[in-house]
Amino acid sequence: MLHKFLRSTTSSLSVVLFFVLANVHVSTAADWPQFRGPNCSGISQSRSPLPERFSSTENVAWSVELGDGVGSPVVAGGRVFVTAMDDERTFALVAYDANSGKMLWRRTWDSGELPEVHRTNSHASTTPATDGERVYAYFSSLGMIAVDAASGEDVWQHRMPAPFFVFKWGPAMSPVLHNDTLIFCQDDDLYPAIHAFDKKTGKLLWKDERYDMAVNYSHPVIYEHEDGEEIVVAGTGLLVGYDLQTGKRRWFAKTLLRNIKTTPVVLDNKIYLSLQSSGIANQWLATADQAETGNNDGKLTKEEMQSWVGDLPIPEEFFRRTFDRGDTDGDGFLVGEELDAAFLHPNNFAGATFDVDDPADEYILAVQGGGRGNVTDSHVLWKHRTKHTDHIVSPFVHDGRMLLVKGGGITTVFETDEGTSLRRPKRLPNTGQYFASPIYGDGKIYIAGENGVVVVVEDGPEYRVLSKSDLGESIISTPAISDGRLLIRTREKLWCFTAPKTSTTSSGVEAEGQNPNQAQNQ
Ligand SMILES: [Ca+2]
Ligand SMILES: [Ca+2]
Repeated sequence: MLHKFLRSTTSSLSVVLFFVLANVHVSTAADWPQFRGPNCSGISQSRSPLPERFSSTENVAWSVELGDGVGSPVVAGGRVFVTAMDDERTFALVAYDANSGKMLWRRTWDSGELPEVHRTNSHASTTPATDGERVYAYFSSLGMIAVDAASGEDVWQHRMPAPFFVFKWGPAMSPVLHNDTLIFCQDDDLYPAIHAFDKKTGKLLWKDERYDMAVNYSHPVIYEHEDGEEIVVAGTGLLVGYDLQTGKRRWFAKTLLRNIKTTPVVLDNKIYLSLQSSGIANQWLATADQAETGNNDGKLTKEEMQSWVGDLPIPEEFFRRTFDRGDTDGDGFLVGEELDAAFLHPNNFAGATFDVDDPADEYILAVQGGGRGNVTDSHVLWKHRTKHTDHIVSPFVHDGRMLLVKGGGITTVFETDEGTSLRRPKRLPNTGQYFASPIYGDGKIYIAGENGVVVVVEDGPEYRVLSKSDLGESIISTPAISDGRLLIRTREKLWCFTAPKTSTTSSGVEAEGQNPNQAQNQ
């Protein structure tokens, strides 16, 4: 079985070896420990067959009512963990038996008063991380919480200042694990920072304040090389490589855009990104001054900003770091270049200036890690402007190809050596919006649309469409794969789907009714 699985390309072999090594201390190969699985790659190592079709009545192993949420499920040691809102001010973290869907424990916490967030988001936006021993979850007003995976009992809590998002996008970041370190990066409008905790005790090992960042939603990924391990984070203007041990910025590539909401993928010692940003310095002018609450005079005041934001008081600290920095003549108005100075950090002038008409931009790129200092000229392997990235959906990289999915269901494919396009854009049989990133297992790629339709495509150069399944409820969160289970969190429910049972011979090879795609990975 293993021989056949490894028969394919060198890159597949590297992927397998990388994850085997990476998971020695974390969990078993079949687990899905965090947002988008092992190293946020979307790639499951489980070789069990996965369902090609599924619906509310087809191939359902179990399903449960959860309550509102957009965080993904995670799986370790036969347990599934997921977050939800019990009501408007109660956070919940729930554990289920992966086999039966039986609830094992349920923890709830009073959230206190929560600010308004964008309707696509939820206050239960976090994906837990788990090593099978403990479950780690971030909630905006509580900070980081660790509980026992078997019992749900408290292990530790690290309080953090509640984040502030002036555009009401709301928190959506999740912790990730690497060996004994729990890593959490959140670039909000007030306290942008990356934290590293000792996962056993909750002790803060280090923290890097990221005041040179605007708001980003990109998860940290691990890059391993001869000289050690790095945490790589995509953010405003900069891709940064952090020393895992010290939290020092070892290198940066000044090559990204203003607001980064996709997560990089590390494969074969390279870091692949796709990103799109429309961010500009004068976004405030375009909204607050020109909104119904503004006076449309081409100047921005603090009062207009507050009126536009509404009931949520803008913290004085936010004004101090932005408006006051930009208002160089101190007249209480931001005009022209003052807007750039207010909403772009002086050391990281990323994105278009106030006078650009069309500030949107998008790229795919590949970067080599392991550098020192400014590696913009030395380590960016290739970078191409495209018209086909999404601002939220992360790239799917596997077998030397990068697959992009964007709103409208448009897919594009690039080879990963030079970033050359391999074919013209094609439309999936599901138009509409996409928030979830593609995930992979058993030769299939699962692409979940916001409208609840999941398209399954074959992981081959043609990306042949295998099926289209409709769950009938909004899907924002990236699904999960573990040991033959496909777990999909819709807005209110958690579904677990499995492949139809097939008879097996004594050698373990599937007999009747076998799916050729499944057989490839036996
Ligand atoms: Ca005005
Ligand atoms: Ca001024």
